Amino acid sequence: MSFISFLRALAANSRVVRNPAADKFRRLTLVLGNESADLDSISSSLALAYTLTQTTPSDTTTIIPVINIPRADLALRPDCSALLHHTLAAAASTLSDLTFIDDIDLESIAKERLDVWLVDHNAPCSRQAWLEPFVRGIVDHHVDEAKCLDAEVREIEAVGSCATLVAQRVLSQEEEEEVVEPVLAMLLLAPILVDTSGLDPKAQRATAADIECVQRLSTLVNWEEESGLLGGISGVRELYKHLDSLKGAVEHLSAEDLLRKDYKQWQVADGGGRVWSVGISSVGFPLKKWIKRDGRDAIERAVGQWRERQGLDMALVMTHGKSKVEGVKTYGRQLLVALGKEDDGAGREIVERLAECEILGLQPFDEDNRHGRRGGIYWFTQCRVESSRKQVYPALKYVIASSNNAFIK
Ligand SMILES: [Mn+2]
Repeated sequence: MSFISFLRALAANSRVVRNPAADKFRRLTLVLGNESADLDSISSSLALAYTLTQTTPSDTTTIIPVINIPRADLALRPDCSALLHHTLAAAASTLSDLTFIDDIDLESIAKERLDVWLVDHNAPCSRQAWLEPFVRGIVDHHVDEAKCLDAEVREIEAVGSCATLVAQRVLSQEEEEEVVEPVLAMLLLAPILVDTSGLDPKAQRATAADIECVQRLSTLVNWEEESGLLGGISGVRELYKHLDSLKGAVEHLSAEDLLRKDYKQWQVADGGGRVWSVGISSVGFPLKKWIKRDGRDAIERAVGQWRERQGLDMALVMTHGKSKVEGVKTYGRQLLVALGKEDDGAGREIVERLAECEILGLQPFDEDNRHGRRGGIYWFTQCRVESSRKQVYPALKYVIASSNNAFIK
């Protein structure tokens, strides 16, 4: 089946999953991206679902890529909607043919018919933890959380973009056939560029595998034909710049939209058996600029409200981007940690130990925060700018899991 035919079939397949009772003899395979639903997750779930259709009999199984955010939240991700429009247009399909997590009632799907592939994550997110026994395959580039150990495929490799792993599958699958269709090559190329900062060696994100995939995919894109659809783009550099500027335009978003745009949540048990609910927002807006726009008090209120609304014991906010340091535009990262007012000291100890993690290199953000928190929130500068949530979450998880909470009587 060609990728274009796969896209054309999405509408009919979406109907099957929206009304699973209608066709109760088929198996359903959901290819689920992660709950932050960035470009990597969205592209990878579409392309991986396509590769699975090549090896699965279509008369018995419906394979459906699922975007793991509510449909309305796509509007917060202009880079993703641009690429999706572009991809779907090639098959005269539209966004309504795609399946978002709020289009389906997961729990109503008969469990004996359900198979799940996780892409761009390797453990179901906390709301979907019950899916674990149905996970048959994993393709991901995060630290292995050692879940779903019975899955038949557990391909977890620390490359820059999950789309690289999916692209390797596509490229090897299509080797004997003609060539990878240009629109599929573009779908895979785009997230690899975004995730590796356009292969910039200074960003230390691209691995040899990412670089090789970019080289191969870029020769498969039909730049002349594709350019009209993505704003006159003629090559890899321009494509990266265009997507990066779409992704980076966040100044107009409310504080709450900034916090929910790229968000993940987990449950982590500490050494004393207490389960911590933690969430990490990644915000592509440097803290200095955000403070200048909203002021500290408003940021504190927004983060505090966000923590309460999500029911978190600890809300982390990773801000990042370029701002002026001594007159020079410099890429930097900052970290906010919000604890509940009711924290009994255990949360504070976790933050203090997090502040000692070498991989983060946390320093007080400024004099206001020299002696701990301000307004219920700890403010840090993260000196290790190469550490993203892929490093921050494992560090936090380690600190929580290894704390024994012994001082709680
Ligand atoms: Mn990813």
